Amino acid sequence: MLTATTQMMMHIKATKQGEYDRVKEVKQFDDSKIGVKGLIDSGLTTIPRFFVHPPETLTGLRRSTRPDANIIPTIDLSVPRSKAVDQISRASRELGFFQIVNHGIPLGVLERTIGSIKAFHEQPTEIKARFYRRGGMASGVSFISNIDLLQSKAASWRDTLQVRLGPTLADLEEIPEICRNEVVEWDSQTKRLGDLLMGMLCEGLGLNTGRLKDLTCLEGRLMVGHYYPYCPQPDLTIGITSHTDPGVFTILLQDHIGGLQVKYGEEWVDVKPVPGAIVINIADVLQIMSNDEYKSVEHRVLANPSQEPRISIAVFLNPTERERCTGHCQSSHPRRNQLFTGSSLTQTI
Ligand SMILES: O=C(O)CCC(=O)C(=O)O
Repeated sequence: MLTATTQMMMHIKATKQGEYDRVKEVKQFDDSKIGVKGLIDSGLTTIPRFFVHPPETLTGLRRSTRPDANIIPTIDLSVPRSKAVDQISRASRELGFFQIVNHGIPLGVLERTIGSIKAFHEQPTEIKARFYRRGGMASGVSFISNIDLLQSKAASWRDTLQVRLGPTLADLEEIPEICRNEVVEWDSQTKRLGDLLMGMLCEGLGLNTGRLKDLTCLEGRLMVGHYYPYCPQPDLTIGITSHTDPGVFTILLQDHIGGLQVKYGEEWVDVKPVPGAIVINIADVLQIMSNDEYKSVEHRVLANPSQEPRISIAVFLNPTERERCTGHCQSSHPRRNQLFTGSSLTQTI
C-alpha cells in the first residue's frame, strides 16, 4: 500500500510534468496530514507550487542589514517597576514590540517548553495525524499545516499545534502526551506573566492596574506551537505572511534560529533571538482600546533556510467579552472607545 507521503510526492511529480491542478494538489497535501515537515522528510528539494508566493510578498524577503538592526528593545523586568513600566509603555507606543528578560520564568522551563513542541512535531506522521483537524477546535487541540490553507492564495512553510489554554484549558487527554506537562506548565507561567504585563501596560496608559483584567482581557488564551522546517527555496515562500495579531497582546517564545521580522516604517527589522528572553507584541484589541496610543504592528516570519528547524510558541491573550473592550468598533483606528470614555485617560467606564 502506498503511504500518504508517497502518494503526495507522486502527485506533485505528475503535476510538475502535466497540467497544474492547484485545488487538487492542496487537497492532497491536506489529506496526507504529513505537514510541511513530512514534505521535507520525504526528500523534496523544490517546494510544491502552491507554496510559491506572489512577487509582492517575495520582494524584500531578507534579514535586515540596518546597522541599528537591533531596534526592538530588551527590557529588564528586575529594574524598579516604574522604570520598567516607562520602557514598556514607550516600546508599545513606538514599535508595538519588545523583549523582556528577568521575567520570572526559569530558563529550564523555556527550554523544556520549546523542546516538547519540537518533540511533538518530530513524532512519526501516524501519531501527529491523529490530531490533524481543520475547521474548529471543538476538542481544544489541533495539529495543522497552514490554518488558512484552503483560503489563502499561497501556503506558508510551517506546521502548527494549537491548544486552547483559556478560559478553560483543553481536556488533558486531548493534549498530546509528549508535550502535555509542558503545555500545562506554560499555561500557568504565561498566565502569571500575562497578568503582570497587563497591569504594567495599564499603568503605562495611566489606568488602574487591574483595568484590562477586569474587562476579561486575560481570560481567552490560545497557544500555537509553530515548527518551521528547513526550506530548500526560502526566496519563494514565507514562514508566516505579514499580519497583526487580533487580540490584546501576544507572549512569544522563540528559539535561537531567528526569522521573525517587524514592520518599522517602510522597512522590516529582525527580532533577534536573545537567550532567555520572551517577545511581547501589542495586538489589535489593545490598539483599539488605547485609542491608538499602543500600536499593533505588522510582523512576519521568513521561511527557514537553516537545516535546523525553528520553533516558536505564541500565546495570544484575548478578551472573552470583546464588545466590552472595543464596542462595535471594527477599525483599528477608532476615534474613541470604551476604555477611555472621557477626556481623561484615567476615567473608566
Ligand atoms: O513564529 C513567530 O515568531 C511568530 C508567530 C506569529 O506571528 C503568529 O503566530 O501569529
